[in-house]
Amino acid sequence: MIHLYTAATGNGRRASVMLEECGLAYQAHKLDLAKGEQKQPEFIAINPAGAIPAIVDDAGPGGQPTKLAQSGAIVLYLAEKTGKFLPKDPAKKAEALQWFMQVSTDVAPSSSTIFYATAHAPDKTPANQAFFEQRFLTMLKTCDAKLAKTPYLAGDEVTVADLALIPVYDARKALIEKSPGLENVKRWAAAMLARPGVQKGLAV
Ligand SMILES: N[C@@H](CCC(=O)N[C@@H](CS)C(=O)NCC(=O)O)C(=O)O
Repeated sequence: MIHLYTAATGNGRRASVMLEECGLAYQAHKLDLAKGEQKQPEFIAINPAGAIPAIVDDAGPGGQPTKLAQSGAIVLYLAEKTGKFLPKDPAKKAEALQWFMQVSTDVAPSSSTIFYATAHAPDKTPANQAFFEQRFLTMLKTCDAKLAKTPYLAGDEVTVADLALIPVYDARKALIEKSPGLENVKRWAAAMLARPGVQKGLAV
């Protein structure tokens, strides 16, 4: 059994979407971030960074229990565990990893900055918020240009890159839908959101 420690956020849903798409049995443990449950000693013992998502895989490598945090690391771990969503062909695998990193280290963090600019930053001026929204949309345009050429980010098949991006899309749907362009991202999202595993993972 895999235990998923999560909350209703883009990073949390990246892990639950991957678990669902891989067809793995798991138990979701929801943490109340507003109450600081992610900073309690029981959870710090699982992820010293005190942030969701994290998993404990009772049947990890060597049959040993394995703790893992960071949504990107969880996605890659599950891809390797199941042999799904990471191509075996080295060139295709490299392309999938490039787009996985594009999404995980560029697009997703720029989405997070919108949250900080609107919820936590001392300066919540509309100009500041618009700056971070624009920055996110610019990052997404790189994905849009790639999706103009291939159905999915790394080619003809769904890979870890697509599964890492769909929770970000879902969280920023309203902004993306009212923004001109991004037609390829919107077409891609419709296909991704039609997948039962994505739907179940986003509902966690
Ligand atoms: N890079 C990490 C980010 C994890 C993260 O920031 N988690 C947020 C929720 S999306 C969290 O737990 N925030 C509460 C806190 O840091 O106290 C990942 O991808 O997993």
